[in-house]
Amino acid sequence: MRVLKGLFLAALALCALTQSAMATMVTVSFQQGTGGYAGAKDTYVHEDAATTNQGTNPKIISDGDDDLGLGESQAQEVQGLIRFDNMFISGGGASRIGGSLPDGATIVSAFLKLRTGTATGDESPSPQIFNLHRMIATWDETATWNSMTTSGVGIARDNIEAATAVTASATGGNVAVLGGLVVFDVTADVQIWSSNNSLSTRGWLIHPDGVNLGGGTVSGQTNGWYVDSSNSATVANRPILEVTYQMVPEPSAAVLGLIGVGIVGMFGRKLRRKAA
Ligand SMILES: [Ca+2]
Ligand SMILES: [Ca+2]
Repeated sequence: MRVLKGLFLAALALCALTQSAMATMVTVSFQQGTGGYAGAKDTYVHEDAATTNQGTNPKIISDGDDDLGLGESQAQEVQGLIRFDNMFISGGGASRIGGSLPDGATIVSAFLKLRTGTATGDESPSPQIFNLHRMIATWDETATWNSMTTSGVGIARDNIEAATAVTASATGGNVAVLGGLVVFDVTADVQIWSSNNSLSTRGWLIHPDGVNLGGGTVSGQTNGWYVDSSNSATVANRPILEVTYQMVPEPSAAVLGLIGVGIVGMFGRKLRRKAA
């Protein structure tokens, strides 16, 4: 009997191992106008053009100081915003490349890919640094500097409007190259959204490093970074979100059958012992 029990457990373990080895990786990607996807939203808010909306601008800008030629002594900040709606099945599950992304999926990796513009001055050489912060407050492409009022005008990194923690940073490299592709690792944020779909339509703030809301004198971070938005005429240059998740298959009929046989067998033995 002991031998049989051992054999049964070994078979069960083998089935479980085979099952977990069968867990497959699936990669899906989101880019406005590719594969039918139309859920991308992006814009920027400008301290020195505080009521101007940039929802359809072909560029997203992040800049520590852009005084629009007005020569103010205070830094005039520009903040980028980007998000991808309908990522998850329960959020609408819009068309995308590579199949659907289930709510609650285990995110293996997620990368946000932004392309530096190709016009003179779109690039931003080192030591300029640009940081992604996960957005917490809701916003839309109609946003302006003056409309983002959850924590005063502009976008605050106060864990109320945007997360204080930096998700990922970029400097030099392709930030400094016209048309260069800049990749941010956003795995942890997409996992947060996978676990709670209602938060998945917030996206990220693109913030110039070392710049605080409310002015301050003009600092070293004054060279802006211009990236192609989802309104760019060149579809291939639009932002991309690429997500790889792990799909664990349902237990097979064979495994379920073995578990069932095991339970019945053990139960039966207990009953027989009691009867004896
Ligand atoms: Ca836009
Ligand atoms: Ca605000």
